[in-house]
Amino acid sequence: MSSTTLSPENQALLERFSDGKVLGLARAITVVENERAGFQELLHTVMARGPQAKRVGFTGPPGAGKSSLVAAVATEYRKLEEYLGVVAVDPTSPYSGGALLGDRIRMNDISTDPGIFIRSMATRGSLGGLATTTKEVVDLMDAFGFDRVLVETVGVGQTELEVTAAADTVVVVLVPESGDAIQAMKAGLMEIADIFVVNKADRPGAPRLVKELRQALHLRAGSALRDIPAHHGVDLGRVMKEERTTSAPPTEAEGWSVPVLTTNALTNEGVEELVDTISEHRAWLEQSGELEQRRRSRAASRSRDVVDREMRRVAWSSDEVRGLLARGVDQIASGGGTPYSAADAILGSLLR
Ligand SMILES: Nc1nc2c(ncn2[C@@H]2O[C@H](COP(=O)(O)OP(=O)(O)OP(=O)(O)O)[C@@H](O)[C@H]2O)c(=O)[nH]1
Ligand SMILES: [Mg+2]
Repeated sequence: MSSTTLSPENQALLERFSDGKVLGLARAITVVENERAGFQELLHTVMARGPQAKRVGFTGPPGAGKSSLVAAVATEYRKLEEYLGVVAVDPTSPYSGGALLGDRIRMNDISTDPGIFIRSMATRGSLGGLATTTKEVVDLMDAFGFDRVLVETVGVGQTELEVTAAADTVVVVLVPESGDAIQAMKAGLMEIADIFVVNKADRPGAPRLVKELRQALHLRAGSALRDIPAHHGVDLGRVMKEERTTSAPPTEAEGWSVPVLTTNALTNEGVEELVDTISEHRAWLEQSGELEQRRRSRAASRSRDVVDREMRRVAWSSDEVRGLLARGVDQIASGGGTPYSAADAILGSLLR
């Protein structure tokens, strides 16, 4: 693949994109979102330079204040004259293309700033994780030349866990209403959080959640198992052992201990500290080699995504495969055949 395979139309688009024209970026996103002809070559061309932007993901339950916090953080970065891209993923929204964030209170404050480009998109019902298209849009934003790309994903099942497939630093936003630390552990949030934020610090219950999260993180780091009191009748230490699903070493052994911060996204309390902590995490990522590691695993997962999508496309666009499927269905209907015998015939043909 090379840029010479680009259509004249995409070549023109690429020029505008490379000149830093926001309209070029917007068009490129449309081409990618709609999987228009040549979208993969376009992505290949712009991504060839490798990732450059600092990517920060914000995830957490619905209504935790992620958008408000992203807007507050973005405002801080604008003070530092960073050029920003924002991608907000809404798994329930039937819309895509920016209609949604316009309704949001704080996002309004920043959406008229030419130093910020905001894109809101639906995940198209892929509840298994972030849609490949979403990751591609984040890659486009990175390639466009933003200093930083902020990604907001709503925590619904696997979607929040997959934010790691798009971001270098993951900020998990919780609120007192979203439940206790045990729920956060069960949801796998301990595994993905680089920074915990308890937002809506003005609400009752915030200090307790902070305390619980700190204790749980402490346990995760493998220390002080003894002096943690049982919580809700459950032994946190045991829960941790049962719930830990990855073989990743404890975070503190990796040299980064996950901080728990509090914010009020409406008054900006704690937002400067959050921005500072994100910088500290960035410095650690770069010094420890972890950034390279994360980029490598992201490269692997993105490559797998593309293969999966292409395999599916190749399979179901083949006349032979469609014929075999029709025959398989006939055999199932007339008895004796099963979806497995049908699939066997199809795979046999594809892998031949
Ligand atoms: N009291 C209080 N309210 C907040 C705070 N942060 C956000 N809110 C309010 O919480 C509501 C949800 O905020 P959003 O920023 O839209 O939350 P979100 O997590 O992006 O929501 P979804 O994207 O729909 O999941 C809004 O009414 C905000 O004004 C806070 O720190 N304190
Ligand atoms: Mg939001």
